[in-house]
Amino acid sequence: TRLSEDHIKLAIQKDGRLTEDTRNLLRTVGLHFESYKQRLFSICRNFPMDILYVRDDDIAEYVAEGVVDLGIVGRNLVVESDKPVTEIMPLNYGHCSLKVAVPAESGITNIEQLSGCKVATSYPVTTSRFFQERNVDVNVITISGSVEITPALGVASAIVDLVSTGSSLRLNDLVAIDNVLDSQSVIIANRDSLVNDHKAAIIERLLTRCRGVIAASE
Ligand code: PRT
Ligand code: ZN
Repeated sequence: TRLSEDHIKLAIQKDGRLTEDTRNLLRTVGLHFESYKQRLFSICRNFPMDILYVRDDDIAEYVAEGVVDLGIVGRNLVVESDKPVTEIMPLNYGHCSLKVAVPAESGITNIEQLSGCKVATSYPVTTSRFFQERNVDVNVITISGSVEITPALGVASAIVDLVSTGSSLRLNDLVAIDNVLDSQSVIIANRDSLVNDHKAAIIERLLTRCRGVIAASE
């Protein structure tokens, strides 16, 4: 088996929080494909599309560069990547928010009070833009993981991190004081693919199938 020229390509997360819901969505819309952990890609047996399994951080880049035509990824990573891709459909799973949080005992209740402070995050692009737009001058510190422990370590006065249930904030005695971005899993498209007649027709067929399933999930 090899990837076909006249198929479109879709990149999805290989192994993470969005993987199971994404595979379930693709199966629910009627696509037949093999999938097991070691695979790098699958070919759909009944639809002209190949599926590539990658790190979620690379999906926006692959779509922007045209390595793939479509990607399914959290909006948080699309915004952070700042790549020229088009979000074509929200999928109603993977909901979370990027929030500004501070130690509960800090007494800080609004972002203006963070002027001149250090803010730790794995989302430096989105975070810098957020504080700039609000004219609050902060020092953004980029941390790749476990951002929520940085206030206790004295690394930063506040964090900007993804929150879904809020239990990670509570566990670390942090409280959210502002919302940067609401996110969910979305389909993104390469802009050239959307104006290629052959590819656009296949993409539209896929979207038509997804619309029904997503409407039913709401
Ligand atoms: O290996 P790869 O790079 O592909 O995956 P990853 O480890 O970078 O990402 P992964 O699988 O953890 O998350 C994929 C996507 O899921 C994210 O980009 C978001 O779009 C979405 N998502 C939804 C979340 C959460 N909810 C979430 N809660 N991503 C991360 N979290 C973190 C949160 O930051 C906190 O640390 O989960 C922890 C628990 O959250 P609470 O609020 O429920 O306690
Ligand atoms: Zn990742």
